[in-house]
Amino acid sequence: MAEAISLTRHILQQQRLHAQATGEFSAIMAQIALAGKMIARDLSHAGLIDILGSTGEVNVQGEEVQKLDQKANETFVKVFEYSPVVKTLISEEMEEPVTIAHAERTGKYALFFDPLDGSSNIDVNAPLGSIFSIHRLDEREVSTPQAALLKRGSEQVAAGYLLYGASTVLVYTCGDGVHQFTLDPGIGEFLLSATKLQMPARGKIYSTNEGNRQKWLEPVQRFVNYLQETDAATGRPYSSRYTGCLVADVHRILLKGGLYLYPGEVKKPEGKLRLMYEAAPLSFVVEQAGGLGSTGVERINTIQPKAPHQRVPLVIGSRDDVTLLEQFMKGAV
Ligand code: AFP
Repeated sequence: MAEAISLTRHILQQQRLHAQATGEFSAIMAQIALAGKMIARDLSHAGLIDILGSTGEVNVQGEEVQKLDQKANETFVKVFEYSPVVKTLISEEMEEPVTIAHAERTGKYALFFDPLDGSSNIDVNAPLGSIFSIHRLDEREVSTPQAALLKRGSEQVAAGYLLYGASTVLVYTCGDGVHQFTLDPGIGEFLLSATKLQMPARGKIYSTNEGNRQKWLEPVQRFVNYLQETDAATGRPYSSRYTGCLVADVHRILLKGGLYLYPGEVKKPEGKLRLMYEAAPLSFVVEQAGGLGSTGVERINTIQPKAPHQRVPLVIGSRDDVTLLEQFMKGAV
């Protein structure tokens, strides 16, 4: 059995290899791992305590807030409330950014996160995730953190996700490859389970909500029809897999290849998913593994954000598959 390498040890090793990976970054990752363990614990016995169902409230996205959405958000805020390193928290569940009082003068980082992705899966024990994106505030921005909130995905210091499935995994990149850790509940540690992940240039799986087909733009409808045609030479038809949890679908694609698409619609061209704490961090991870994150027209991580909760269409996965969708969108196919 391979030597057990904990997340902490892995990050310390990374620090020695990369001068820019400071001890502060290690502290942030340790807190994210702690939040992940706490959320995994809450999910593991959600059916036994009164934590399922809706709070009856609606979030900034106009979506009904589940009790576990709120608890997961509170968990992230709690593990960072005494952090001297993270100055600003931006969450899908909080309309306004939260400034960490203890980091008022010392904080150099902003943390963007979706505390619980896949909320429709909560009551049916299906996969869920948390997504995080870390931006560094430069001196100028420390005094005006609002300006730092609108940075391009290409400026992320690190990004990744937690997937609460049959096992709990933490996947992250800080620009030097994609690394996966699996939680060993027996010792409460995330142990390295894969490093420098690379995805196939093409896959055989596509992931989308086919129930929205009638609302898609015509090139997207043609593209999915193309994937469903039979052609052995191009490995078609692709198989369809869709869990209702972006993290779970992207994780499958990261390991097996293929693509996930939540495109814009005729009446909602901006799509459903959020740029800063869903599309951008997952695109950073996927591109570090050789894939591509796109709106179908442009790379996700070149977009200049206009607002922290901005939505974008998302097509993400194997480079050749995403590029082919972009060709359909251009009318080249
Ligand atoms: P919820 O967290 O509101 O369930 O949304 C999950 C999500 O953002 C993403 O995880 C899924 O892939 C997608 O939305 C599911 O959306 P549809 O239910 O419209 O297919």
